[in-house]
Amino acid sequence: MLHLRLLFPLLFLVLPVQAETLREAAGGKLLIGCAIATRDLDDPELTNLITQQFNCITPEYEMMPEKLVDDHGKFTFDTADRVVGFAEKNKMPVIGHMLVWHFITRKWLFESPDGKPLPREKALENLKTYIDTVVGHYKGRIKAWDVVNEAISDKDGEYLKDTPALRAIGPDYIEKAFQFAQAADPQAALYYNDYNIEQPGKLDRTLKLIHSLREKGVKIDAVGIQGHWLLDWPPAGMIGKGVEALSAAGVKVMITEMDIDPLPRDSSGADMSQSEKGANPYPETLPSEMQEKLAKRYGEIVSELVRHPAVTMIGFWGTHDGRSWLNDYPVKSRTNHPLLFDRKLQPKPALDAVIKALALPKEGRSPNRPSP
Ligand code: 9MR
Repeated sequence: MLHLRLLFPLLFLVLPVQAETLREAAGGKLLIGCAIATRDLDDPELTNLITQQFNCITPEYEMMPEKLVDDHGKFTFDTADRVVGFAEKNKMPVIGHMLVWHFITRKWLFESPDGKPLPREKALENLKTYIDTVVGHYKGRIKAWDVVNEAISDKDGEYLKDTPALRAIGPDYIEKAFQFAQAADPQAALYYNDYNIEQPGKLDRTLKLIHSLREKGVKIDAVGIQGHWLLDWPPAGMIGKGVEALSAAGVKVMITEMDIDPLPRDSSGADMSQSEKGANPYPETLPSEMQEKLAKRYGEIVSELVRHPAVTMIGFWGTHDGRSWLNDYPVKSRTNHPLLFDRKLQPKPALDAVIKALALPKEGRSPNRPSP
């Protein structure tokens, strides 16, 4: 393409030229994010891909409670600092993922050594100490925090997941976490992050949480729809309706962890307590007919997302297929192909579909670069 631009510059002045990267196609109207880990930073070909295609970074797990603090309350920020340093060097905003998640945490935060819930006041003290230390360490550098991750129950009839924080503090642990985060860095955007919240049932429970927080004057700027979707579920229209409902509740919407699983499995989302036995149909490469199905699905969903001005970021959960968590979930050790680049960092047809969708008109958006 570049040589054509050199040979026929006039031609490219009059013909619409398709953007060549995700961030070019987004045109400053949407952040295009990806999850990365420190091990990615040792691969110059991968770091080039990251800086060319994306303009927002989420540490995949370097900022999880289990990684930042040990069993004795000692904090270590080295690996997280390396990811943040890379992002700052490349002028990419960082999303702090996450402050509270029951799946990856330290027991001492909310439980006594015998596994019983700590007294409420002690648990609140620990939560505040944790948030003060982490958010304080990155004050002014991290623009948005995933304050609480995956607290809403997947079960109809149950509001919140039964977690150590809930058992020790009570349902207001979410509100307290947001209040502690705001006090630690008043400039940072604060959001709630979860999977399947674009779908009826869990969407209603999430709206209940947003309204509850906002009615109490708690600062919640956005909701992160993780976006761990399947080839055939949920429908793009359902995602759009979910975005509209969340936006109407007064928050921005980010797609924080998008991937589309082309392999057979039972349900969408990321319930880490679930595992399945399943086939490993494409151990080498994804066949062309599946590549086309994946591209079509990505194109449909991103075309829908771009229609909603409330969507400020579309983030992908990983950079290339070899780095996807879906190589081990929900079926252990199988070869998956859910992202836009293959294991050799080559673009898949899905990349072109997403670039085309991102380049669609984006009415009703602020002329300013969006913040998370
Ligand atoms: O992709 C992440 C994987 O490498 C980690 O082992 C796992 C547990 O730390 O977390 C994965 O990412 C999760 C994210 O942090 C929250 N939403 C669901 C993601 C997939 O489990």
